[in-house]
Amino acid sequence: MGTRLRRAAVAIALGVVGAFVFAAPANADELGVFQDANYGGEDLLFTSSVPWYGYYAYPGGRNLNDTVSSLINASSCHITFYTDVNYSGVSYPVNPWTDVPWVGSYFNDKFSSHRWCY
Ligand SMILES: [Ca+2]
Repeated sequence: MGTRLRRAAVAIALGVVGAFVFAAPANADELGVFQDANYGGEDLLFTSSVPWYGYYAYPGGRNLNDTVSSLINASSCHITFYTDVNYSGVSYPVNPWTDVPWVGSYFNDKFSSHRWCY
């Protein structure tokens, strides 16, 4: 009986840990931007607004500005992208929880800023 109870306790504990682990990404509210279409090339993750992509570089060193071709909005917010610095130029709004495998020929390699929950 003691062993059975211990097993039950372990199962419950694992269940709690599992729920926490699986809940974390849903609450993370992350944006992934990718160099290439279909989430290819290098990527960067953000959790808030970025007024100027020129301040960021991919892990390989390439500057982020004017490179984004696909994105994943894994957040509960609308995120609006802009072709110019400080949320100016032409805007490209993306709904919450939306994957965009290709931003389209007009916006490809043009994003320079994005505003969170906007
Ligand atoms: Ca690109």
